Amino acid sequence: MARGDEVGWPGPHAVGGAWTHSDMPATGSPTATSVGLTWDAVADAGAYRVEVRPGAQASWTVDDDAITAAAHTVDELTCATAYQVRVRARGSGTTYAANWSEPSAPLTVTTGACAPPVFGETASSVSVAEDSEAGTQVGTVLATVTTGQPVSHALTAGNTGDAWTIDAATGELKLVGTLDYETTPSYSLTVTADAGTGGTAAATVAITVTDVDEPPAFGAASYAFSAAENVASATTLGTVTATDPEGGEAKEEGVS
Ligand SMILES: [Ca+2]
Ligand SMILES: [Ca+2]
Repeated sequence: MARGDEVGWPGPHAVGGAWTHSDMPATGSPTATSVGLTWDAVADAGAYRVEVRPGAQASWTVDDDAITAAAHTVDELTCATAYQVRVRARGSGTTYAANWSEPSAPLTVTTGACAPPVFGETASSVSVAEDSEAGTQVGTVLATVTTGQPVSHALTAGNTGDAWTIDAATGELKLVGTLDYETTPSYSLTVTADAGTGGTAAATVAITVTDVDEPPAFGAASYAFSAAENVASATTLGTVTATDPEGGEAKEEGVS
């Protein structure tokens, strides 16, 4: 009969000799999202059980209790986080040895550094006509992290007059203000991505505003002039000006 076949060992190591803590000193090889565990095999163990908990949290989670090799990988962990792990052996039955692998404290492993966000494109460019309406979407500037956390996007430079906005979650870049080729013919936006994982990434978007032949604009929306009823004809009462937005010759016309 192998050790562990009997239910309810009276003591930790009563049947068939002792499995001690030091039979299974575990070591871990962490990545950003997993920990590969190995331990010294116990000659007549039927299976092993691995439990894990973040930090010194009170309750353990069974990661697997039917491990037959002296190795196991705990997956889907959070990057840059300390975990405690422990291993326990059982025989061919279902009763585990009373003691866990750790001699005095559970093995503590810290998962690897979180990856900073990575943009699909770190530099892009787009052209948009100056008469485009607010709400026009001009592109998507998106970053992701391999460790899976949601990434937040923000415009951190170049947003003259707050003409542009970016959807923090989806990276959709939209016009919210009005464009004027004659005053601001281009924008150089910086989009910063942050996944809260330590480290940010930046991408630039060069926006070229293209010219539209716009009608001349008056200097004021309305004018008011007054004159006495006996004013001599051809007296200039005031001046109305209109300007060609494209910089053509300004017209000035006297009102009489
Ligand atoms: Ca214009
Ligand atoms: Ca124009």
